[in-house]
Amino acid sequence: MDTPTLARHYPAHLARCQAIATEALVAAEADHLVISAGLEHYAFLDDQTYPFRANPLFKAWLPLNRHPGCWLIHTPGERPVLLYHQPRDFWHQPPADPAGYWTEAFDIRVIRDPAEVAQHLPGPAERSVLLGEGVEALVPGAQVNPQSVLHVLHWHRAVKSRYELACMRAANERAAPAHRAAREAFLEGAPEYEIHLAYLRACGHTDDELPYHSIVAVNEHAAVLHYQHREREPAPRRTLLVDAGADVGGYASDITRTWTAGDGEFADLVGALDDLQRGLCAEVRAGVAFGDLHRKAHQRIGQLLKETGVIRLDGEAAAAAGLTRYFFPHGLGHLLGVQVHDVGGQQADPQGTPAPPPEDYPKLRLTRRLEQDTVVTIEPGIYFIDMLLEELQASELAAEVHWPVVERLRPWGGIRIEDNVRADAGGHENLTRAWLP
Ligand SMILES: [Mn+2]
Repeated sequence: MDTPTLARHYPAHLARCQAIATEALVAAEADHLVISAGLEHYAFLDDQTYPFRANPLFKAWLPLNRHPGCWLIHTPGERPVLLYHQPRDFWHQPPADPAGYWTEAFDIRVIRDPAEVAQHLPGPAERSVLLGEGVEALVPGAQVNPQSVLHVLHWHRAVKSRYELACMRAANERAAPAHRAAREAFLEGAPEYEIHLAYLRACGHTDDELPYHSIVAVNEHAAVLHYQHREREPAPRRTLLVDAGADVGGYASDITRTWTAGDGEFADLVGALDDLQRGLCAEVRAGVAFGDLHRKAHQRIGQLLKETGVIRLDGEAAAAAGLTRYFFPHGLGHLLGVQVHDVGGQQADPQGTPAPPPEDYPKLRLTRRLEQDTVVTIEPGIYFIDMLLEELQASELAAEVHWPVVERLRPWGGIRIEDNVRADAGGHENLTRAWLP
């Protein structure tokens, strides 16, 4: 990670967080915003906690995502307060003293228990907004997670500061060698479990530090959109689909590559979808309605399926008839940031007016028009999913499909190619291809 770059851009990022927080307080008619870093969760009847996931509203401010029990307090016009949780706990390693480029911007106060937040409120609880999970009892009388505040914060998350963009470029840089290592392990005959370990080793993450549960899918498993297992037994090598990212400063990359062992019809289809995906990335720019790009993706995937001999209809007709949805059942992409599926994609404005997905594409997570420095994923796919193919076979569209071709391609599972792309007024920046061509 290029720390001087992050240090240089951090003050402007923090100023933007403060401006947005002030706008949110106006919406809630309150004076203080109090954001929990998150609390540990214990498993039922157990003394073991679940892996900690920081409150995204907290880690959007500063790079602390392994710090349960901390708090941020924002009061317009004042230096932000960080309540830094350092429990006196000899059973665990308490967090080290705060250090780094961000520390000088905060009034940092050490607390031993998250409940101490009540003693640090700058004003009456009734004038405070609390953001977090399971925090109601800690500040009685405060507004907790009011929608008016969440709408404002979620809306602005789509547009990234220079600091955030630096984190996201670095998160792509970190994941790229891991994708290459996964491919090498696959080509050497490793099973999914070993491929996953190769990925972790190459990016230096533990499982818990990944921004999301990696998808490591060999052969038919590539047809399971969110395949969650790791097969221990080696399989004959056909396809590897890896959907996995890395974390820098709490920001995620979200990258998918599909590799094949050897040439042939399916490898050609992978290459053609890769070209198609690059074409879609090239159309990302400020002002584009993401829903329009999603529709284009369906038409082009339809045309590719026709050229491959899978279907009889032309691209536009296949998309209009709903035929492409059987092969590409998810959205073209989503917002990306401190959460891998970042929030606010179906909002029309900071007030929270809903912008629901179109009726024919209910899975589309992002319906907004892209702005300068919005970061999205572009992830078209083509899959041979047993359940959907059964439905297709029973539908009136069955006659538009060349079933012998489907049967031939089915053992390869599916393809997804996913990059992280920034919208710009004059074009786009591909954060992923810079490191992983
Ligand atoms: Mn994605």
